[in-house]
Amino acid sequence: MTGTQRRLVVVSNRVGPLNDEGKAGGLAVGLADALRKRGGLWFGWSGNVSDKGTFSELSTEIAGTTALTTIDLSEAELEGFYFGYANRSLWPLLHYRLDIARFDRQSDRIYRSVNQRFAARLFPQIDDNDLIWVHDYHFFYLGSELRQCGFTGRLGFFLHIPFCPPEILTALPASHDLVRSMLAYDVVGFQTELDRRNFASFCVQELDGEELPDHQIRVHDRVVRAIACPIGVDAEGFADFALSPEAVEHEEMMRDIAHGRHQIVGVDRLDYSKGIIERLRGFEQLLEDYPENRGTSQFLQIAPLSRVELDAYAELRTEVEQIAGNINGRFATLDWTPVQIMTRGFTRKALAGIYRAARVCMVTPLRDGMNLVAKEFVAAQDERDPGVLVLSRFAGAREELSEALIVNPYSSEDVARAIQRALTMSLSERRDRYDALRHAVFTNTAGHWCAAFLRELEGAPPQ
Ligand code: GDG
Repeated sequence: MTGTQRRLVVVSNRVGPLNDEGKAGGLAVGLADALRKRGGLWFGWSGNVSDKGTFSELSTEIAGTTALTTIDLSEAELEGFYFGYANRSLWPLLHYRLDIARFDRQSDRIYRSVNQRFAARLFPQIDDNDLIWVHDYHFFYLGSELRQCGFTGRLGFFLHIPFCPPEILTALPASHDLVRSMLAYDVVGFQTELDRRNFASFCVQELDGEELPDHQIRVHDRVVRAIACPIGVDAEGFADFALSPEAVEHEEMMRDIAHGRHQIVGVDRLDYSKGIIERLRGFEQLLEDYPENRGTSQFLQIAPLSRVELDAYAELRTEVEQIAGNINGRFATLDWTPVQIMTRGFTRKALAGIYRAARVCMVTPLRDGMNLVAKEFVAAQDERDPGVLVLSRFAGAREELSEALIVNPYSSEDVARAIQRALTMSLSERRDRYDALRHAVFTNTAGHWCAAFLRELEGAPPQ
């Protein structure tokens, strides 16, 4: 972090927590770290719905330096902005799922009006010396709305999820408006080089823009800097979690219930982008193609429920449970259940212990911005006897974690082969791969990610 005293203002849909526990994962930890260091304001949705038409606003001092300010959504905003446009239109679309993306004018309108309302509410709280850092697909228009209000300071945006190619994005009726609004930011950050390129291609092909040196893109009179800035985890912190009494207790519990069998684990929000169905098919293929694993390996999928109000998620849950049931029905014996699905969540310390007990971790999304589970799994391992990471070629994490076993999640044969290879891998190969992965995870941490992005933003020429 450079030595300037600019205040950091973070905007994200959900705010906090600023401590290390809780469910939020590396994003909150990374941001909390930066906010603790330089002080600032964290602004977002309270998580509450209120139809009174008034703001309920809370502002708390944390560690003496950080204010958390949140506002409520109305019932109509929750439906149109959050469930509608953000999660029925943008989430599937940006994850390349045109087949399930739904578009309607009403939710587009509400999404923009929420962005406008947040900007109007934020504007009086900031000044042009602040660094404003907006996060994720809920707030594409927030930057242009702040400019409308008259803000001329530095504005950055980071997209946590993929940015799909223009051939897919143009299916969104207002795709030109959406990408044009991103030009109001000084710096736009993506998880990977691929995402950055897709954004640049959209600007060139659809908006008549041109690519300039140093990752700058000009569209008419606007120049924006587009960078790949992969997010990391608090690797040291997570490694410490893995040694905590709670982690050790969970690790031992996992080993007890395994009765010497190999544990294969997956940890994902129950989301169709995570490839849980394809992963189960891969495990079933393993039991078919390599029958020596029957009775000697078991698969635990931790899948906390997410966005249950949306049909696609309810259907996914039913399908996952059906497939797991079928595999168990087909292969289980009196003393062995091949697949266990749990929709309850665990604490981060418990998760660290579970990762440590696992011989294999399956991170096989069909498309993922980064995937922090892959990095947390690595951070939690015991270097003397590390587990093996099986990683989808479609996870952003693949760009940095190339020493994992890389698979095509759509091919159950490929997935089965990789699990078999992981289960039979020599200790020395496991250690070699782990060393390389560990280096990547401990080099680019959440703190580095934050500092790298803010350095770019701070260096941006003023508007
Ligand atoms: C988005 C992008 C990108 C999971 N189960 C439990 C639990 N988790 C934690 C994990 C991890 C976090 O949730 C999930 O992060 P991911 O990165 O895997 O996925 P998304 O939620 O989809 O996140 C993604 C990320 O943003 C950051 O930029 O990497 O690509 O989609 O930290 O450990 N945490 C607890 N209990 C659980 O049961 N406490």
